Amino acid sequence: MQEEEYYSVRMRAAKNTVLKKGGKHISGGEVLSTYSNIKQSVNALLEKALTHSRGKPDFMQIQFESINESIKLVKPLRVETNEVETVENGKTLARAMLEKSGVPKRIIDKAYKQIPEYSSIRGAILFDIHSGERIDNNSEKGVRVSRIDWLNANFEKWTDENNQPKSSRVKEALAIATKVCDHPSTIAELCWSDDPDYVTGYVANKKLGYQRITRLKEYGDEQGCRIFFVDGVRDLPTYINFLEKKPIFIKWEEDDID
Ligand code: PML
Ligand code: MG
Ligand code: MG
Ligand code: MG
Repeated sequence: MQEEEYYSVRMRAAKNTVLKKGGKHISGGEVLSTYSNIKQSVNALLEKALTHSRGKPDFMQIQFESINESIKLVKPLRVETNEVETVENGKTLARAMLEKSGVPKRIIDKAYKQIPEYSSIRGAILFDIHSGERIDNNSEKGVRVSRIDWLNANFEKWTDENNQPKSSRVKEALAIATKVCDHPSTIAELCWSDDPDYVTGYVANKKLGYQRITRLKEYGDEQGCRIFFVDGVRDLPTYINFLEKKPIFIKWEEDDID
């Protein structure tokens, strides 16, 4: 897209890194920045990690690197919010939405059984919808969706026109879901936060859009979830390379109102 050179700026923060390899994940963040904005981007990521509800980090890494590829523009997924009263109702709705997206019921059951096992993994799990097996082989790291951003001015215009909250959390999660669902091998994403004070999660799918569900876990629970249900990934390194390396800007245009 732009002539201007962009940089991927990434942050990862953890705690108890002395006690446990990799430590407890506290926070992560992604920004695409121009050179003149790098200082501001680094500061925003620093602030995010230093004031986190998962705790005070004792390890943080912030790095930037230039991007030598053109940046693709993608429209944000359509957003809907589904109010539920209980976690049980939220889970039932999430399962129904995954099924509607094309994930077979037995695979959803299998994934749900394994969610507690995955909860300390800081990235996403790739789950094959035929075998019901985790295919990313990335042990405790999972896959980190990176090189993704949504310029604030455009995001705020989108929130105003679509009656959505001006929340950086929603911005980041919708940007990730939009990128993930832009790949034809992604059938759906299931996600909720690992932050103890945030219980809204979502199911995303290209056709269904970004379906927020207001309760997918109890307050105080630090077990998060991010699973990508995939189909037909013949070349796993290429799929993972798309998630980690393909630069994408989310861009909403007035005509995109649903
Ligand atoms: C996260 O905080 O890591 C994920 C948040 C998912 C839900 C965001 C929303 O409210 O739409
Ligand atoms: Mg996070
Ligand atoms: Mg990035
Ligand atoms: Mg978190």
